[in-house]
Amino acid sequence: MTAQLWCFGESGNAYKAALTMQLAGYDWAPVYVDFFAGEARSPAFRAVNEMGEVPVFREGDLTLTQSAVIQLHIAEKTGKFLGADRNEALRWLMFDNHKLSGVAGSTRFLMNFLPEAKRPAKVIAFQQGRLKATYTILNDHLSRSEWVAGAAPTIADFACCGYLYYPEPFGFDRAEWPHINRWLDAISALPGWKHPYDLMPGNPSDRA
Ligand SMILES: N[C@@H](CCC(=O)N[C@@H](CS)C(=O)NCC(=O)O)C(=O)O
Repeated sequence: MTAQLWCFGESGNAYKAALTMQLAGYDWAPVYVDFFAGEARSPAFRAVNEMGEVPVFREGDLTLTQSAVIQLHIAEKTGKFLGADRNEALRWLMFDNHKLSGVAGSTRFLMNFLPEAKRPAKVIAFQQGRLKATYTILNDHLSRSEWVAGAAPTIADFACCGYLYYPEPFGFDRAEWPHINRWLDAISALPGWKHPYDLMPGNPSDRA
């Protein structure tokens, strides 16, 4: 049975789930959510996910939301990408959701997808300060470890990289973070890897 993933290309949170399935060789297909037309706030979408968020995973009568839950489900079901220490992978998933993707996603939104006149410069500066501290932690960690949670790629890698391949500026420059840069190259060299805009439907150019 082909699993469905409600997603759109600009969503780094959806990318984490899509990339996990893609690299695990999971049978899945995207269901496009027109986020920029407000679909995530529609009653029809709220019936799918009361939280009004993408991604949503559905397979038969199983529906899961929250990228980390979907990633964990795929890892446990396929036996791939959980790593030797489940708690270590979960520790970095939580860190990512709170300090990395949770902040990078909204910063990128404010800087790129909000009309220019509405972009709150002080909020953006505050968020970028928080992100810099987070990139420092990740970069230092990756100076000591090849992958985020141990000696092999895990769902923790596919979570932490969620926003870091996007071209839209949000204050992240790979050249400033050599260990993150090395690690992003290693993830994109994994067999089957795809960029978010090649893995999921929807691209800023659709609205140009
Ligand atoms: N912690 C959630 C975050 C999901 C999330 O914020 N998704 C965004 C798209 S990237 C969304 O659908 N937002 C809808 C909204 O805030 O109205 C996860 O990891 O799945």
